[in-house]
Amino acid sequence: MSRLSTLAVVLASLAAAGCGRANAPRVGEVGDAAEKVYVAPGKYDEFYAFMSGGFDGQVGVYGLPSGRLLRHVPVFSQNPENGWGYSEQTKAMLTTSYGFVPWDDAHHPQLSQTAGVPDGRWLFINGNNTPRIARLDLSRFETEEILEIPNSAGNHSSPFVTENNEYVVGGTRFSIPAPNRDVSIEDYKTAFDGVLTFVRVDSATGRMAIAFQIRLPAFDYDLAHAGKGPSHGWAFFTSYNSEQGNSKLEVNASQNDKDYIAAIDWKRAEACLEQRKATAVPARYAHNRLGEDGIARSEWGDGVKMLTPAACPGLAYYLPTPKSPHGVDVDPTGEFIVAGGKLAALIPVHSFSKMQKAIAEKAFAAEVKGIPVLKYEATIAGEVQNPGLGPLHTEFDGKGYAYTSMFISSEITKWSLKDFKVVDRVPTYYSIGHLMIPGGDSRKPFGKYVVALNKITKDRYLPTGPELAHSAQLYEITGERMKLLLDFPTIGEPHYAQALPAELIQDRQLKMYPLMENKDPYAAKSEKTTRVERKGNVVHVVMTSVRSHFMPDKIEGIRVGDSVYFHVTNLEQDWDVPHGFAVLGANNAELLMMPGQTRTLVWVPQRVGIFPFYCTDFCSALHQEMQGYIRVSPKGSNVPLKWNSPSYQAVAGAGAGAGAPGQ
Ligand code: RUQ
Ligand code: CUA
Repeated sequence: MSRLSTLAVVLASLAAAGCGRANAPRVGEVGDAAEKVYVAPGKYDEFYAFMSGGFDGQVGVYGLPSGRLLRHVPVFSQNPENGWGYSEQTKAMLTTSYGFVPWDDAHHPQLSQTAGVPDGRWLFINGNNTPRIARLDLSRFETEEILEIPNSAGNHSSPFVTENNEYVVGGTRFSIPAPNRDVSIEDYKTAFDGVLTFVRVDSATGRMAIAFQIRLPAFDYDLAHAGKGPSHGWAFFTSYNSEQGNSKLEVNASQNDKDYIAAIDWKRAEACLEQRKATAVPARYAHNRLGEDGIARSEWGDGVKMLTPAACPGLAYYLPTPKSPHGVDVDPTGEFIVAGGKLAALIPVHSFSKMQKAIAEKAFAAEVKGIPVLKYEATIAGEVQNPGLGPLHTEFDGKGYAYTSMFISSEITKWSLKDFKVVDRVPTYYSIGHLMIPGGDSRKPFGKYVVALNKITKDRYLPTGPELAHSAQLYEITGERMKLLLDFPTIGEPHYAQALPAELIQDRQLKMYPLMENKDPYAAKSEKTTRVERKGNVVHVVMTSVRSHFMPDKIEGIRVGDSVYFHVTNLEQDWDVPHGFAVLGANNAELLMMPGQTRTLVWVPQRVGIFPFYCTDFCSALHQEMQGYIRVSPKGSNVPLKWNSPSYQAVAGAGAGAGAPGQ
């Protein structure tokens, strides 16, 4: 069969897998499913699951086993619900060298690790489209830092962590010239680069910094995972398009029987850096961080240290891997490197110890731009035969089994790491992408469940027009056979997910920001310090919110075209009492202020009139009373600036004001 017709068969079977297959639930196996996923009212779930939102750019936090959505944490996309990326304090989080980029495509959440096990401190996630890596603080469920990745386009093979977060990695899916410049696309093979990035993580603060980059041949670097145990010190990146096609990749990048896994010895990289083998490449990139005052600021990087395999022998090796590999996953012992092959009908498993031996013995089949290509037979530990079609990703249960998602045949295949024999297969509904076992890519998986993250749901839920819910499915994996327990829809398109036992983070949650430690320059820590100040056509309204009023709640003397900054401090010092703030006609979003926090909204009134503002978060029995008015007068008007304060009364006359501030 020609390659094209093989492809056609594969794609036809994909269509067949979509709907109407005869995969009835296993009789007798689902009877107790309800009991197993039922989390009684008032009870907590056992696991937190962090799912990427895919093209919604955010992170969804779910409880397992219930599948209940607990939070939607904004990361790369503006979120009007709480003003993320709209408020003055958070706008800078979305700064890039391309300007303000209020959206991204987030694929892979990665929990920080200590000794190769999720530790519950941070969650990293990649932005694909405008290459970035974000770090969330799991004591606040808030994005604290976003680092742009230069010399990259499509930061897909990211942000996989090493055993102690020495590094989070990135790899460019789309090769581009590095540094980027005006060249012909026809010069792909000579002018384009496939750049990998290693980002240092400060172990105390989590703060990220680009340590170095590696210039590799222009392939598409798709996924990654770091080594562990004996393979700690290495990172593995899959690549496809070793054909180096620059158009019609569907066909042109499916020619070679094998593409590569790039095995990177990052300790060797560190040695080469020390020996000054890296070259300085100019690169402008943004590094955004929420400061201690809760305000995001951008710093600018102006260059990177670039290593090349030719200048640093031993840095990189290629492991030939069948059929456009996608996922690459390292088992808990660190010995096995499992690849997915989107168009493959087997699962190749490389051995780390064999790879070491092959390197020592120079069992090279070829060399690509100074990178030795190891012989397939020299590194392969085995192939899992007949696992289904289209293996993508593998997770592990820590009990000697691997679970691989099969996109084309729409199933999860469980196989043994002892003999690479398939022991169980279970259908997914439908077209599974990633799958996730709590801690399933770590040294000590927590096990218990595998979650399928599915691309297509067709007949699984009530239909909702042309766009249907994406979906997760929860399977129990404590017995010999996998049992489907639950379907639950998800926000966005969950690509990857990670989960950990709730007890690792639930008791470390911040309940409020201490008001007295609020360092925002426009914080008002009591109603006495509230004020309205004009500087030219900029007006600062320094205000407070507390159940159930704003201070001030009436303001006059604002003019059309003014830039009005509402700095609203939430005076509450009580858990779970945010206040909201919204103004009629604001071309912006609302603000949501957590207890003790200040948030700032800019409003430029375009017309005269009376503009109400109000609290959006139902905070008390008198929430509906939590409102105020602003009078907007024409440009150049001489209506004096006044608000409810003694000055307001002096100007407006007795009886017109609300009286002196209450505190
Ligand atoms: S992936 S297409 Cu993680 Cu399989 Cu993004
Ligand atoms: Cu404050 Cu509603």
